[in-house]
Amino acid sequence: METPKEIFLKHYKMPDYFFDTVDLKFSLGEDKTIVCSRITVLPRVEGVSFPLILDGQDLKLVSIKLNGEELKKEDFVLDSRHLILASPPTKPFILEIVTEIYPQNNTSLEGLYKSSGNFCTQCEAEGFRKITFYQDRPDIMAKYTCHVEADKTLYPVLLSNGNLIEQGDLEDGRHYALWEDPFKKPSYLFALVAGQLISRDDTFVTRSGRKVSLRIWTKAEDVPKTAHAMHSLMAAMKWDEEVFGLEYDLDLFNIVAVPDFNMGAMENKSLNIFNSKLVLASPETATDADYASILGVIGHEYFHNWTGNRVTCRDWFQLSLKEGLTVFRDQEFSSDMGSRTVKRIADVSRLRTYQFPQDAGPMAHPVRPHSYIKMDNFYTVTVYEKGAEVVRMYKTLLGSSGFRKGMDLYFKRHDGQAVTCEDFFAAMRDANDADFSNFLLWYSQAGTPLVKVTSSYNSETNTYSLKFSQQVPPTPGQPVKDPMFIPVAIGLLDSNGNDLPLTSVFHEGLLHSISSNGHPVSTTVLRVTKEEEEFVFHDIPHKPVPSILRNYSAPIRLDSDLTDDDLFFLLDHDSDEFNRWEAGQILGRKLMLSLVADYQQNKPLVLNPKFVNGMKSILCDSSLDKEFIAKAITLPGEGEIMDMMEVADPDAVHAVRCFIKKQLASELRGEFLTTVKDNSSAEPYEFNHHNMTRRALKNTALAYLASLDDLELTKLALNEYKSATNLTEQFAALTAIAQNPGEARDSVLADFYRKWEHDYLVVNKWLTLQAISDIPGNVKNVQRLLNHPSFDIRNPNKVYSLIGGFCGSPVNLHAKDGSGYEFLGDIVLQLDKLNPQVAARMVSAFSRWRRYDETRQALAKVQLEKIVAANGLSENVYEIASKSLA
Ligand code: 0A1
Ligand code: ZN
Repeated sequence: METPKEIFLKHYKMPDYFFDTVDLKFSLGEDKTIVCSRITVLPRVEGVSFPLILDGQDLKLVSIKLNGEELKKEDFVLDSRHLILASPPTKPFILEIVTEIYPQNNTSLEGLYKSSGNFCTQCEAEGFRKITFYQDRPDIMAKYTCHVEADKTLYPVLLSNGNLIEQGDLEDGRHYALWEDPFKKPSYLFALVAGQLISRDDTFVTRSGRKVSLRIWTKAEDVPKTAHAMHSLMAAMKWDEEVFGLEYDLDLFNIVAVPDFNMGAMENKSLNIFNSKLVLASPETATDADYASILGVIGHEYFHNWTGNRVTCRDWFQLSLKEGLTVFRDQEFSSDMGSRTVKRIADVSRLRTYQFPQDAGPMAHPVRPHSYIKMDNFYTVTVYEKGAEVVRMYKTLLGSSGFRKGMDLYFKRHDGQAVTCEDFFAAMRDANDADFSNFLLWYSQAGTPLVKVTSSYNSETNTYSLKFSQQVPPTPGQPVKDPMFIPVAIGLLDSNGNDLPLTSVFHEGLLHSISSNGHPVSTTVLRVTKEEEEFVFHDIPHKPVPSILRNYSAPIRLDSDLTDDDLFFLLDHDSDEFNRWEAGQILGRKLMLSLVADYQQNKPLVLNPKFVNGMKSILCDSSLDKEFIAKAITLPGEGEIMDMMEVADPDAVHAVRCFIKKQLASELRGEFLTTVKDNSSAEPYEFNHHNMTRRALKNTALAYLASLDDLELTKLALNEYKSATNLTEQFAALTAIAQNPGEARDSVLADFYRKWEHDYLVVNKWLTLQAISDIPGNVKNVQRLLNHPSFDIRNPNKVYSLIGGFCGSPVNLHAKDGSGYEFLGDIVLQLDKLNPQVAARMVSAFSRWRRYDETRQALAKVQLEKIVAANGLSENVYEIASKSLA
């Protein structure tokens, strides 16, 4: 294989030609599809000729005409990736290209492909080039029309972007539809769908009175499962008007659910295409977590209409400009629809579980990467989730109204443009006349900053000092870093646990007032910008307990000198609920690490009674939100603990987490039983806060109890399984029982499959549950499931469930005999032939192989080397595997 080419941000060049209008014509057929495109091309500088380079992949060129005249072979160059016109006219001209494509053979699921017999497209990031020759880059924004024709019986519904302006019948049982999108857009937002689909319809009236038809399309039998998605869409439309003043801009908004999709969903202009798992829900077939994801992702794709579509990215390096911002917006939306604290906890947990390891590994990259081989590999937790944290920091620094001003200016300046992260930064800064010093480093420096805080109280001067030091670890290509601009939200608690009034802080030789409108505040945001820095609070009458980084005000690792007593105190009293949870997590992490050390030295494991009491008081505090309790009594994940170790030891961490879980279950057995009893309910399922929090707490308690593997408790879980009226409770009971190998597990798993074998989304959960199991030697079971009738390696959801699920079980993936690695290595190569994007996601599970002991390292390395050496390897997998080995 030729070594794949790396593309660099610093090499960005404006295009030499713009495209003004694009008229597409698709003739969809069973063995081939013919695509005609007619483009009005405008040279950027008239009178000067540059080559026009069009991207194209897996296309058969049928003909090419320039201003109506067919081009001859010598007028252009065609290679496997491009069509190049060496010296096109220096005035506006018309280019007409006809290509042939084969969607039915397209297993990569990018470009035009078939899913369950229907045609659909996925063009982000670089899929449009698999449809026709084009300058497939986001700074080429054009107005599109799309004429689709197909057999009327097989494909009664024909959809594309914008407005339907004409439709009719053709000869031979065919029909057509003509769509026109009045907004300029980049090619990655183009979409087409054709097939047998039925819609759920509703109407939304925007605040300026526009009547928008909303349609959610699925297979006929799934229409009843789209009610929640429709509800979510309408809620999102209303929320964006209320919070950001943003209205929808067309008369039609379509969502199509397809079962074969690489990602979650796609924001194509007015024709969002969704992975069906993020649309379809009913109480019996979807859990509360699914309902919440649907709400969030429907919101996310809808919000892209402004942040992504109306204002888009100049180039793919700027991806976080639309993704970080839109994730931030969907997080805020979900917070407003449910519990803000619980949502924040879930988002921060996700960041820690997935983004921190990425930031500390071979694939570490800044929120705005400097280079890539395959853009698909950069739809990452760093670009999305860390990117959202960067947007959140603007809001933390500017406050709600300052942030809104910045957003308004961003749209005023850039509507209809393809822009950069600096443009967003400049809008925030200019709208507020703000001083952001070196804030832009968040876009260019990778790695999670480590911030250390030490505190001291001076009873003579009534001052309280916090000394900060920060360090950004080296990452690939970035050995040395500059100090970052870190907003640290702080509160100080008095001995009763109340917030102390904060009036002034001394910093760099000046005493700054931090009162607001003459009133002291309970939380202030310190701007930490140097490697070492001190802030001294004045008028502090006695030694406080500090609550640092409230609401997780910056995506950093924090290391403070808080004692265990301080942490228990914060767990009990902090007015910042996020930091209450955080105090429990810090205690949990410390405890787990010290028990891991004991385990490794063969010492007996003993659980600190203070920890048990802390958990007990949270569990029994009826003033707390039940979902918050569920989160607060859940121990930090195994990955998080492994990340804190010199050499990650999956067996020790797993053993310790199981030990604590069982110990808590046994010592708090009575409390957990009461929790299950008090939170059981036979009322019909509703996705509302009250019911959801009840279920969350009950299910967490049940999982603790079932870990004890005793007959009475297994019976209790079985009873919950049988009596459940909804999947949230039924699946939680199944999961609780499945923790322990044996007869009960086997029979309830078999029963569940019999019940749900007709519903592939439910069956996927059943696959995951088995794949993720910590039962020793589980790789064999996963290998068996590869041949189960419910599995299909071509369907990404099934791969994510079974193979992705297996990668989520540290003890089995990292089994000391190398069986997990070998299994994954083989499957990656098999997958790569079909779908490189999905294969690349799976190979990522190897990326932190150097964190483990030498035996494991050697075994993982063999697999990575085997992958890199394979014939015909995709660029997607090559990039991840080779960077992992580097
Ligand atoms: N832009 C979509 C997600 C998406 C990204 C890449 C894809 O193919 C490589 C597909 C979808 C979103 O953020 O929702
Ligand atoms: Zn997005």
